[in-house]
Amino acid sequence: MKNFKRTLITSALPYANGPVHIGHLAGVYVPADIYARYLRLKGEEVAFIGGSDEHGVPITLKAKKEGITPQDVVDKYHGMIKDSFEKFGISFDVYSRTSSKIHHETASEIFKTLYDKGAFTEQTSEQFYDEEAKQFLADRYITGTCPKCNYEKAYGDQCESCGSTLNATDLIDPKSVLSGNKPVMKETTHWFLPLDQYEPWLREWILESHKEWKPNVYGQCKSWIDGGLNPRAVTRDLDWGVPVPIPEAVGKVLYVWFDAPIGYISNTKVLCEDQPEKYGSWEKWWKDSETRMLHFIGKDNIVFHCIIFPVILKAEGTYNLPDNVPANEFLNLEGDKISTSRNWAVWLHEYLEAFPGKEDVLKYTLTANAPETKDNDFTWKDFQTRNNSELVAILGNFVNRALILTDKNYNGEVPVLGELTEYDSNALLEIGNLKVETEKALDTFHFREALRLAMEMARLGNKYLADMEPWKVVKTDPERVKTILNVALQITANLTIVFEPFLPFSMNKLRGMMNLTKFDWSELGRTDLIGAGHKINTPELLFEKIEDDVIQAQVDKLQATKKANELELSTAKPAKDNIEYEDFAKMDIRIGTIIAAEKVAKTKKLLKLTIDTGIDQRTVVSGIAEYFEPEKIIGQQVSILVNLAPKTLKGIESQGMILMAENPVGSLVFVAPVSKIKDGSEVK
Ligand code: B3M
Ligand code: ZN
Repeated sequence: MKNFKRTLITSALPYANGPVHIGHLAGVYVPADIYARYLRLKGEEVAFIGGSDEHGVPITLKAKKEGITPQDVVDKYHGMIKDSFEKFGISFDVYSRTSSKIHHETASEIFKTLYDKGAFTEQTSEQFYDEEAKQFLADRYITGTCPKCNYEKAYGDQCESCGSTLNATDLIDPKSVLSGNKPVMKETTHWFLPLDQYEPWLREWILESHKEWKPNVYGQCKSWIDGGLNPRAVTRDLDWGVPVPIPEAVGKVLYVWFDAPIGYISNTKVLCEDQPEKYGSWEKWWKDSETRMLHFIGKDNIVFHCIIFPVILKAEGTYNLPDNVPANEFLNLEGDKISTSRNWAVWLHEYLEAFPGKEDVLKYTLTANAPETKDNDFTWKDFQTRNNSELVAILGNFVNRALILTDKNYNGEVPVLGELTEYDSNALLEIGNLKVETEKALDTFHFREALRLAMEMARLGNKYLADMEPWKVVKTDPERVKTILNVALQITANLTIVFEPFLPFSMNKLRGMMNLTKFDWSELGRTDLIGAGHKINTPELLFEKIEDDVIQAQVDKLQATKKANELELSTAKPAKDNIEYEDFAKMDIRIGTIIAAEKVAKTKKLLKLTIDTGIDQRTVVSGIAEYFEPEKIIGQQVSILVNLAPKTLKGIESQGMILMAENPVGSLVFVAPVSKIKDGSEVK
């Protein structure tokens, strides 16, 4: 590893086209935040850069759908995202945005430098074009029928029903989302980054010199490089983005993946302009060889951060390259891929409403179960267990007992340490060992493991108290209890350090209860962190139990989403075989009115209905009890097949059948006239 004086930490810039969810936190922001907090605690010089990615097609589409401008879209979501991050305590030194003037200037400048150096190639090709809207169409601007599953609303790049990746030209019956017309093919010119020319350099720089990168990152880079790199277009025909700063490209913008990573540079400029005394010049962070740069991202962004952006920086020539890109895999939710469009997510703003004050609990769960080496699953059940069995039962329980015993027995004053038993010494020694291991894990971006080791320290404390039983010893040997509690409080003080990168809100609270200020990381492992006589404050619970009903409510909410999605994606059954009119005419269908309704005893599904058919009043047993309350359907007009042969159900003779419309996932509605008509009217 090279010697460095400071670390620039970047975290992927989320698209400002929707709020952020737990997948974002788990994959990128929690690990980046843990690392930034850890380095700061070690007294290192850090700049932690965040911001919103405000360009790209999804934003323009969202604007169109909502009838507002792309700027309105990004203003709304940038604000929301920033707010969620703040509330979760993601400790960015700056959180800016790519629609800013400084970003447009920075991205333009870099494009221009590369252009002037002849770093791009120019290519003309045919693209889909909407003649009415006079616009080239990005893949997302084209919909049509999926060639694989026949879903009618597939996009030019993907089918949301069967999940296939598509080319716009694969779609059956393609339509422009702008005009609804069939698009035509038209020539357009774009500027390309010739990645193929950088292949030898990339091999050397990544495959030879960065063997230490995480296997998932290294492996993906290797397979891209081995698969052969192709030139990548860095311009687009779109009217939202950074305009391409050359006269031949009027009306075109930079490809969002060209400008977005440059956002890290622009946002560093914002930081250094705002706080020059603290952060110095932006060049120091980007061009000084003693600065090390880390990109925290999700796995879908690897190629952009390990190949494309480095090629841009390399071609420019004066910037540092990343030292490491600790990318994570994906977090799934209750067994399914998180999806914004299907609303299959736990949104941070909704979590904050449902679980106020429990930001750390979510961060804890996401780290304990982080998708570091493979995709992982978030379940509400696991969230509850992590909270109740780990945070409450181990960490909270230990700390609480140590503080309450001190409060009760010594009026909140840390008792003096007497002679140590071997058991005491071993416990204290173990803290030092755990420090070394935790540090090793943090230094190599193994945050799950680091958190597990921190929890080991709490477990150690918990076990220490359980074994020493000070609540019993106090009756026989009060002097000994002083030593036990002193040891327990030293462990507690160490916990405020080791958990600080992971549970910053809770550790702040704990320090408050212990009347302590923040320690440096270097003090972790010390067994004399608090002196005898130090007065602690009145203890409160550090974590509280989460009950089953609270978890069930979240599970139910997801179930409802799932139902709604199935409905949205389900397609109608194909028609049955043809029949003759005579077959249909055999059925005598009338309009009637429900005049009485009651549940059929000992069944779940059946209602006994009395129906005025205009001809007579008759009883019909109908399987609709799961969908309708009997009291609510009295007076409802219905269509009833009156000449169906009677049948006895649960001892009741059913004389006919009422007609119901059933959607593909089984919800029922009455088939009834749209305006009231005399009972007995024929349906034909
Ligand atoms: N906005 C994609 C994403 O959120 C993209 C990241 C940009 S990082 C420079 O996954
Ligand atoms: Zn499909």
